[in-house]
Amino acid sequence: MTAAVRTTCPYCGVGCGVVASSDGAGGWAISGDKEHPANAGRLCSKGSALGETLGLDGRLLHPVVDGRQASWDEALATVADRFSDVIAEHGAQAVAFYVSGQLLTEDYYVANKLMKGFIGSANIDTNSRLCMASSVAGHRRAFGGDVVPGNYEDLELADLVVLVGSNLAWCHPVLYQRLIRAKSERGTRIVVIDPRRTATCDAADLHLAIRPGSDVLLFNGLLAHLGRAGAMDQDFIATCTNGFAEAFLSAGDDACDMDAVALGCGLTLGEIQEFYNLFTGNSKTVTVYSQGVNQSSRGTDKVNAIVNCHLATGRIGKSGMGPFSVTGQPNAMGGREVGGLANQLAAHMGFTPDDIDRVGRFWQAPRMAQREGLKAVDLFQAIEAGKIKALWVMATNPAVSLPDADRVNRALASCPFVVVSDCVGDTDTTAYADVLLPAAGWGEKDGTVTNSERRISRQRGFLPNPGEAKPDWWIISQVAARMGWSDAFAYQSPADIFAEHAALSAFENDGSRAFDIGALTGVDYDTLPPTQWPARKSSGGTARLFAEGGFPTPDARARFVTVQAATPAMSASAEYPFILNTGRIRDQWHTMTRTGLVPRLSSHIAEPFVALNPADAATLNLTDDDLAVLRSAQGDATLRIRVTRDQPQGQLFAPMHWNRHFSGNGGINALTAPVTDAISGQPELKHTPASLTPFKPAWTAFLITRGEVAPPPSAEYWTRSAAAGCTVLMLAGTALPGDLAAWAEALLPPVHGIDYHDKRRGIHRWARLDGDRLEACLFVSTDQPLPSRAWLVSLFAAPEMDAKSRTGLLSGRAPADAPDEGRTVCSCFNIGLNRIAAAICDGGLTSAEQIGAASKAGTNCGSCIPELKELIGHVRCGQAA
Ligand SMILES: Nc1nc2c(c(=O)[nH]1)N[C@H]1C(S)=C(S)[C@@H](COP(=O)(O)OP(=O)(O)OC[C@H]3O[C@@H](n4cnc5c(=O)[nH]c(N)nc54)[C@H](O)[C@@H]3O)O[C@H]1N2
Ligand SMILES: Nc1nc2c(c(=O)[nH]1)N[C@H]1C(S)=C(S)[C@@H](COP(=O)(O)OP(=O)(O)OC[C@H]3O[C@@H](n4cnc5c(=O)[nH]c(N)nc54)[C@H](O)[C@@H]3O)O[C@H]1N2
Ligand code: SF4
Ligand SMILES: [Mo]
Repeated sequence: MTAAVRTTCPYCGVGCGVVASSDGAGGWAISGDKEHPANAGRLCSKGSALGETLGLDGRLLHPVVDGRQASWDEALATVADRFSDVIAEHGAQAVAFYVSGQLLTEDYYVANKLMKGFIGSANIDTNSRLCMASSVAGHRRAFGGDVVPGNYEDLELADLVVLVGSNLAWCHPVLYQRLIRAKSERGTRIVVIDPRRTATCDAADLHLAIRPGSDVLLFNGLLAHLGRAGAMDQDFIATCTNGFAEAFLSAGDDACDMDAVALGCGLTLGEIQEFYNLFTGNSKTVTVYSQGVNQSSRGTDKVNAIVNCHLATGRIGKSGMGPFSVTGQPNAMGGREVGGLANQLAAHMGFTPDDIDRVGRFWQAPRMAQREGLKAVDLFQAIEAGKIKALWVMATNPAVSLPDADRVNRALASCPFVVVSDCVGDTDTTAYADVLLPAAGWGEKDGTVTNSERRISRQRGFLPNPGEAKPDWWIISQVAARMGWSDAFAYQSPADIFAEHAALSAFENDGSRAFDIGALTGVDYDTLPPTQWPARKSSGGTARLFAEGGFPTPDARARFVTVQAATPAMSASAEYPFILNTGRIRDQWHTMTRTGLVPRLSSHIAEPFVALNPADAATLNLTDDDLAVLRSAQGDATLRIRVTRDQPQGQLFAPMHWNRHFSGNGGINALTAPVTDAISGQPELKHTPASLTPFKPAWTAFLITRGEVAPPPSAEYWTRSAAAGCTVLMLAGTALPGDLAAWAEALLPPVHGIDYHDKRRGIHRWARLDGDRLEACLFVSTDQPLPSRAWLVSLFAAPEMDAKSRTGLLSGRAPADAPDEGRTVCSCFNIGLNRIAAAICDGGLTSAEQIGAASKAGTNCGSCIPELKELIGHVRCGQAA
């Protein structure tokens, strides 16, 4: 028998619908849900690999107290007692929760209710502080509430889409594919505003490689230009907004003419003119923005500078128009709806006396928090200062993802009582836990999430909870009950919680709060179709808001916000001459606790790297694949060098993903500064002054093994990556171990093997075999570069090796008739660089479509199409790529 369950993807905020189909024999196939409005059946590389994350490797399966397995009873009682004791002794402000946009709405609602209504503190903040806080603050300043006015369809209906600080091709791939399809059908113009050239720029008509941090100036200049060009919507300004005159005058002062803007933004006059003309000439404009805007010391101002231009032109809430903050996490929006941020209450209420009273009455709360709590960066500083004595972390990995991570690690180590709820047992954060609580994960738990376009979808479980894992809402409710509040937390199911959440949203809501899902209070939770809020009692869902005004402000008008251009908090200096920008890569999710285990997601980019311009590389005497130490005033990381013209001179880019399981010193947040936006509290993760120094190892090596091996202490540099049937360790050090044979033996499995040594050329190679099964390969090199490991890695995918492969083993070279795939480019179909290069050369191919027809590459999720196009220009036929 086969069964199919409709749910949603647990990764990005696009919120794609997923169908999990059982093969009846315990296996599950994952496909896109053709009926889900977000994706209509499409999935990206991460979504399509979901089936490969269902294994129980590394899962936390039992509660753990003080390092030993414990019963749920003991674990829950320990958490409740310790929190109660700290509150009794030091007050409610001495405890805190740090939660996540990866919790389901129901989990989030219960955590928020416990902290803000019953413990009586607002010290619950979320990783959304690192992600969406500036957009939330910008929305609240302009609209009076945290509302994204438009929807995904608007990107398809627009004539101009401006992407500001968003690498949509890699970070919101299905939405990007929708945009690209619209472009091919109707010629949508696309402008990308990003200091570096990203994969998203591949489809851009105009790429503005803006000086980092100068977005406010660019959009103030645009506002002034819209006035000069007579492109304002005077009616909308007059009837639906306030504060125009001041914002407009100030923008004009700030950006007195296009030359000044060009100079300040590091662009040419022609580029500025082209952008402003495109914006002026296309009323159907959507401006999408993401972390290049939010993660900035001026993030809130950047948001309002953008929103001002949309208000001035009345381009809001109408089809094909609007400012559009795309959310990162699957439930970033849901968290904002339940008030998961320390400076908000629940259901879009704030800390006004009326709101506190209203929520308090609704919850029948004994001890409502009376003031805002600590925001993430301040919260961890308060932990370090000893002010917070009990912390509960849920569904986030702050030891990796917060700025100034070494300090965050020290804070976690010094906190007297740390509880961590996670699905994974061994993360950088679980290492500090006094109590570990095993959470049910994706595919197991039930609830709702809200995507970037305000669409609430059900996430449904199709697997049993493994071991003793339990859903987060259950865990939190059980602790609440043990702290004495069993009636208020007597939930039997997520449906109970959702009904209460929906009722609160409508409670005494005369329309002054945009978030109202009163219509969903009595619906059948199990069959709840994807619905866009608001869904008031009197109506169904809502596709767009604010076309005719009606903002959730006291006078129903939107507010122009006067914003002034300013430089980022810190500048480059003689000691730290580069600006370090950080962000995401295509196939990894955040701190890699799930995607890092999937071979086909780990081969596109297998090592943490720092990208820099060829001119900077030349000055530093660095070339591609060298190693270097990146330093800032906070800390350092050792990374692989990638030389690329995509990076402007003076600017570096490094991914945020690598944790301690996958690298020795690849965590980039050791370097980022805890500098935040004064209004939103969001840290400036895109702008840290840094220096780069070559790391010249005496030896480099790779070790491929079937099981996982700990890196040897002699390796000052190491990274680990998952591949089919094996794990790859890349190693480097400054002193070659004296007794190399003994060193190698300690790393290799104790089975039969063959060795090869060429002392003169500094080459040492070992292969270990169990019959015809390859168990391990270790290649060490002192003078030469290491050979490609792709072919060797491919040998581990099969249980046995043929005789021909055996002969080539220690040369590391594939036999002529079984070519080496090379690095994976298309992760959906596992197609390597060399196969694509061969297809290009053999067929004389000149387009991504032709490559797709010849090899299938790029024909599923399309995320690799920008790279395929780049390969066409770069492959040198007649020699290996
Ligand atoms: N593959 C993948 N997809 C993801 C995630 C993931 O981990 N992996 N995470 C999800 C999450 S939670 C989030 S928040 C989103 C983030 O999605 P994005 O915001 O698109 O991703 P980032 O790479 O963080 O940053 C976007 C861009 O901002 C640019 N930038 C830096 N400084 C500036 C500046 O001063 N001005 C401008 N205009 N641009 C600047 C950077 O160069 C970068 O290309 O992605 C989501 N999707
Ligand atoms: N330098 C730099 N740093 C950044 C960023 C950047 O661009 N640059 N981006 C920031 C942004 S936008 C974000 S969103 C953060 C993300 O940073 P994190 O939130 O720290 O990243 P994740 O790896 O997604 O952590 C989620 C954790 O929750 C666990 N988990 C998954 N599902 C569940 C569940 O259902 N229940 C429980 N209890 N646990 C679960 C996972 O195993 C994992 O350990 O990083 C931020 N940090
Ligand atoms: S775009 Fe990819 S990661 Fe994002 S929700 Fe869709 S399938 Fe998941
Ligand atoms: Mo995020």
